[in-house]
Amino acid sequence: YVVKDNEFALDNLIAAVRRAISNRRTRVLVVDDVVSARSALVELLEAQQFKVCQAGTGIEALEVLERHPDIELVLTDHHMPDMDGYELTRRIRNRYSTERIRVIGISSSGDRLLSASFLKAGASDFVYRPFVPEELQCRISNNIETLTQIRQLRAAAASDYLTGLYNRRYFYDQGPRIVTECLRGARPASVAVLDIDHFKRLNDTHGHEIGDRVLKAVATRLQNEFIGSDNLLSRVGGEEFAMLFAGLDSAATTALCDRVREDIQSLKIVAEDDEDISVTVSIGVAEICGYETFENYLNAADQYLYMAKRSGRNQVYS
Ligand code: GH3
Ligand code: MG
Ligand code: MG
Ligand code: MG
Repeated sequence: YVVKDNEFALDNLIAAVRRAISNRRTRVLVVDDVVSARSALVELLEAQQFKVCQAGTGIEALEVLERHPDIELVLTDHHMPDMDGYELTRRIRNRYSTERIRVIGISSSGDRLLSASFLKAGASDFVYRPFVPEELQCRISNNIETLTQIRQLRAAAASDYLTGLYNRRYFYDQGPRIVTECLRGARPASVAVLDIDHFKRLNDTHGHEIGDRVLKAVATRLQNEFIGSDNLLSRVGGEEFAMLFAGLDSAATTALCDRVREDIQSLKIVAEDDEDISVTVSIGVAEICGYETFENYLNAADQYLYMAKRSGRNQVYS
């Protein structure tokens, strides 16, 4: 029995350490008009290593949320003078999605319908006062874990497994939005499509694993080259990469892509037997002028890519 008890204590310790690590950067907002109730909650949260903000009214809470965009969780009382907990929750929901900010309602009211109403207003959870601290802590951890999982899923859904670049879905999702922003600001924008030359031959000669290594090396090089420029870089297919350059016209994009082409040509990728492999790429560039759909501009860049291939590869066409 004693051993079991110790194990339990150890489990608790591990859980506490995990919590401390995962809570390290979580900022929580506590909203309550009663100072003593608020302070008790703040103290409890600070003991859990949270960064804590507080507000005495709903209006103040909304201001604090604007000042601290890193707040991920709001604990709010229901009965407050200027705005009640439902209304505050509703207003938070109008501005911030459930994957940005979680809301937990807290109230000492005897009204058993309160929790349902809070959830309907957009809260993710509810606790009646007086609460057992462990229960509140568990609800908080669950909510934060959900946020973390959503973030991990979103990142996984947007990224290419092999290279870590954005994937096709993300590129086609975000591209039109970025283009619209450019057009609104009268900034130029261009798209480029890059395809590795004779990649099938490379695979056939050296094997798929080496092919993958080449893909990763090219992706890394692209990433390094385009750091700092305002772009969206993605692997859209097997050995094809698509790029969107915000703020660059066709000439600037072509010059940039040509430098990248040369740079990739000089890459030495180590294969088996210490034999170095080099690859070349062909690139098509099209400038966006606002009359066509995003896909149409990519098709245009694809046409230029096709011309680059037909003219002997290892070149940029625009
Ligand atoms: P071109 O110069 O005309 O582009 O010739 P290519 O051989 O590069 O073109 P093709 O489209 O015929 O071949 C693309 C090859 O890319 C075929 C496919 O086996 C390979 N490939 C696609 N995805 C992957 C991948 O994830 N890993 C590896 N190693 N190869 C891949
Ligand atoms: Mg109150
Ligand atoms: Mg291809
Ligand atoms: Mg190819």
